[in-house]
Amino acid sequence: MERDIPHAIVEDLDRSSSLPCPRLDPARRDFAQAVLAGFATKPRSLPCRFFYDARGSALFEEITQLEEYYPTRVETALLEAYGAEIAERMGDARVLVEFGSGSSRKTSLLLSALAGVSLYVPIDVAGESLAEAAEWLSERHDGLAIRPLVADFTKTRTLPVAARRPRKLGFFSGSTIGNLTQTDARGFLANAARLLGHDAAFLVGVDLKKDVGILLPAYNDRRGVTAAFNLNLLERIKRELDGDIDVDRFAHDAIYDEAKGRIEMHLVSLARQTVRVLGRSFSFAKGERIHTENSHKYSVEDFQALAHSAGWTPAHTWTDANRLFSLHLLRFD
Ligand code: AVJ
Repeated sequence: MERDIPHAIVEDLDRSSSLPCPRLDPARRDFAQAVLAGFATKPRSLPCRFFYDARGSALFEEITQLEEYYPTRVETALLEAYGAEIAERMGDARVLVEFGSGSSRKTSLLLSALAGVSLYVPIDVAGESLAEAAEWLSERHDGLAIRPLVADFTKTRTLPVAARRPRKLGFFSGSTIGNLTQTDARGFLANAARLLGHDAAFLVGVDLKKDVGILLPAYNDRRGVTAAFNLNLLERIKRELDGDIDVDRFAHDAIYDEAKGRIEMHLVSLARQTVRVLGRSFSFAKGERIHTENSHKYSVEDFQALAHSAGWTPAHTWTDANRLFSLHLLRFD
């Protein structure tokens, strides 16, 4: 059967850049600017959105299948168990907008439960994985129109014309919202309300606060897949930004900051060393860290309060029996 998936709409990622390297294509330039800025500021940091090149996406896929990494498994089980109930509480949504096209498997579960949805709009910066996911879903959901939007979903201001009709349902899975600080998460939720419009519903997957004995291994797996995922940032700098980095002299570290309620991932320099990126040098002390990711954890009540402060009304929350993960249904009146 012929499938008609239009080319993704591409939002300009950054027009106003002060170019360190004017001849790089926009995506590489965005990466270059982030790395040069992140290495120039102390403490050093790199934005976690750059984890997901082809290699990083494959490693993340592997992470989701690890014994220690419960979020994907538990969230999928919640969608399987409560899909019908979620659909019932959601009402007659016609348009599904997914923030950060995550795992197509979860989206497919949701789409199967939501009979009335005829248009699916996944928003993600990774154009290629968007196209792949669109293909996979269109093969499984007959008659579903798909309008991918290549954009940074934390900043998207407008939806494709076809999506500008009620009722919209937002979907933000995998606890990706945990990457944002509370302040940024509130800003994101408020923007999503504006984007989805009145009468919208929003289904958000949120990882719960729990014993560090469970949390830490999820980010420090025995097989070292998470370590490879973290270190791939340095490999990516080598590949794409002409980096001269001895990746073996960095190590993965993940800690839980109890006060901030978040997992932090870092890359730790194992020696005093100098790395080069696009012709610039950066010296690292032994033990110096590059902060690469935050993964905030919430109690059910904390997240409901956060959503409320962004203009949403918490309608229902589903959790698993072990209270590892939560799915929140929010409404915007
Ligand atoms: C995709 C952002 C939800 O924070 O758990 C997995 C990313 N990092 N292992 C998470 C991740 C390390 C993941 N999110």
